[in-house]
Amino acid sequence: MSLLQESEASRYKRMAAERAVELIQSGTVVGLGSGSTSALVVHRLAALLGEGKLKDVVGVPTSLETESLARSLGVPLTTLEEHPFLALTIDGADEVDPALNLIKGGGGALLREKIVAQASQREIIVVDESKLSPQLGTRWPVPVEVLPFGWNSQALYLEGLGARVVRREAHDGAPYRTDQGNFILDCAFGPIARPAELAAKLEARAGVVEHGLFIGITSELIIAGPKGVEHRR
Ligand code: ABF
Repeated sequence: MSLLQESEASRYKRMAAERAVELIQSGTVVGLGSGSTSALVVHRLAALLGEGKLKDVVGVPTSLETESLARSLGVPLTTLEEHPFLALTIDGADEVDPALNLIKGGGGALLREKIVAQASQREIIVVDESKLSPQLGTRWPVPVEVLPFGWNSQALYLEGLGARVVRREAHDGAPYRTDQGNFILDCAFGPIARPAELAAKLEARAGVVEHGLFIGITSELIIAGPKGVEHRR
């Protein structure tokens, strides 16, 4: 395959993203997720706004990266402070189970993604079918955002819960920092039998700012694969 050709996975991501953008109505405020699939959503939204097929749509970005992409494409932005309730957010995911529970945060934006998701009436997740999983934790570690203060204590706590813990690094080998300046501990638990119980244990620990288990938050899933696009509600 030529380097110029779109890979299968990218094509599926684009198909899912384009279907999701059809759900955006003119005159609405929409949450804009992070990651490569969400970036395709922002591109598509920008194109429709440019062509006049959508009007007066304003986005709330879930990361500095999405903010910068949206600005560069001329998508008008606002904040959650200005619009604390959103009708719709479109975001990606790393792993999706049959109950539409998710692991998110591979891109490091899990805290803002969860804040925006919980402020949204509809959280629409867009994925290619490689993200589907029989049980969370099968194919992806759970990212846990922790305060740098005492982060090692949180790593020990997470190991005590059964995880193999790796502090995420940036490309230069320095600790990766989230948009809030915190660290990410990637926690490989293996398949997680009771994700809601694990989420409660993570939330019980001071120093844990947020985690990438999104339980009961997704309202709709748009999946693309070789058979086309499926919209699950
Ligand atoms: C964000 O981007 C996530 O929470 C997830 O970590 C990631 C998915 O990325 P991609 O769409 O690039 O696969 O949505």
